[in-house]
Amino acid sequence: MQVSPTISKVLVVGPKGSGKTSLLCRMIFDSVNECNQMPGQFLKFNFSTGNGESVSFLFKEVNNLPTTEKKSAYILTLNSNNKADLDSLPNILSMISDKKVIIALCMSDLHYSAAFWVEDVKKVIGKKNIKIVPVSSKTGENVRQFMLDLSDMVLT
Ligand SMILES: Nc1nc2c(ncn2[C@@H]2O[C@H](COP(=O)(O)OP(=O)(O)OP(=O)(O)O)[C@@H](O)[C@H]2O)c(=O)[nH]1
Ligand SMILES: [Mg+2]
Repeated sequence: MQVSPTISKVLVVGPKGSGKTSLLCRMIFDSVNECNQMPGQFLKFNFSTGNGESVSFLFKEVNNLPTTEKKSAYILTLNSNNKADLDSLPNILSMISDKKVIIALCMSDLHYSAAFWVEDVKKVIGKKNIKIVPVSSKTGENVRQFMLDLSDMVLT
């Protein structure tokens, strides 16, 4: 029997320059060369988890919060090399906390110069059950794992 994939609208939010467009570009094209041609509309991407499940994602970058845009979940990007992104986290969470959210800790290729890391984010989010995944859109490091965690979140 053919099972149609789950369709999930996911908004990509985060501080200015935190890596939203680059992550989208890496997830969809497995490259960052097309970033400057990314449209501001929903981008469709079918993802297979490898164990028989698939998700049809509709991604959109959103630069202003709060938003009235319909969504089922958020990706929140933080630039791990910019301390100000960590400081802005409580305010961002207060504007999206009614929805499922996963945090992409971006620029993990620059881990050596990071201003904060996973444990620091955990301290800020407290008891909230939010997954934090270090990723590099530049190298692609951990991006498949991020997609798997994202799929897991929207499927449950
Ligand atoms: N080294 C490194 N640089 C990155 C990575 N991801 C993004 N960048 C760079 O960080 C800058 C900002 O990335 P964007 O993807 O444009 O961030 P954004 O959140 O879409 O930015 P705005 O749309 O302006 O808010 C760009 O110069 C990217 O090339 C990464 O994983 N590693
Ligand atoms: Mg952008």
